[in-house]
Amino acid sequence: MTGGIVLWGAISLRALRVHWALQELGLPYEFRPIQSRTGETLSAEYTRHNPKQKIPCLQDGEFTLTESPAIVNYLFNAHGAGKGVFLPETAEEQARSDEWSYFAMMELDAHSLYLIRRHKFLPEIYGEAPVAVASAEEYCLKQINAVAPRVALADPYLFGDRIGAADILLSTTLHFAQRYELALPEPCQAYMDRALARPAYQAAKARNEDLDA
Ligand SMILES: N[C@@H](CCC(=O)N[C@@H](CS)C(=O)NCC(=O)O)C(=O)O
Repeated sequence: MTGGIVLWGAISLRALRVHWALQELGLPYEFRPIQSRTGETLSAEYTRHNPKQKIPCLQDGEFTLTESPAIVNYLFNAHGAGKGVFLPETAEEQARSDEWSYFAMMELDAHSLYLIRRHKFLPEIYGEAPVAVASAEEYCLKQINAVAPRVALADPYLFGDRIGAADILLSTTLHFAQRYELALPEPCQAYMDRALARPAYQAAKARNEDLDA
């Protein structure tokens, strides 16, 4: 540990959120490309950093942090000043950013998409559960459609012309939904496409997939 930033986690949509925040903020970082379901997260060294044995995990000097939404928000708050990104300045702006972030993480990622991932795309590990998958798909689409009119107001991002932490969390989660074969309403598709076209996202995607790092 050199005192700089170290990111653990590769080939993972949740690690990709953190790569994106780091690229967006122009922060140099060491990359430890460990993957889920390879046994790499179970090593004694990694378990000392993250006892949950999941990726991603960030070290910033002596500070260690897990949970992708917490890491993205931390990076913006700790390193975002003067970088041209959106940082909430009022309690209302912070609350609105939190509202989007928790919506993406709870209603979409945790409640429905992770269930679809486990039981539709990894049944050999987690078992088949077709009724639960169908219910999760319906639930996820209902939630996405409910926010589509508000997403349509994003111009081009949730808080205007500067990208914020909530944009990274929402757009990557909409991308999960698309990857898991859910048809996004047009405003959500257009918003996601705009966000993912950013050079920082493209650089993050390449780094997330670079196992030789
Ligand atoms: N809530 C966590 C979830 C992390 C997570 O589930 N990571 C997956 C990879 S995307 C993982 O490490 N899976 C390995 C496992 O479940 O053993 C976050 O957002 O960081």
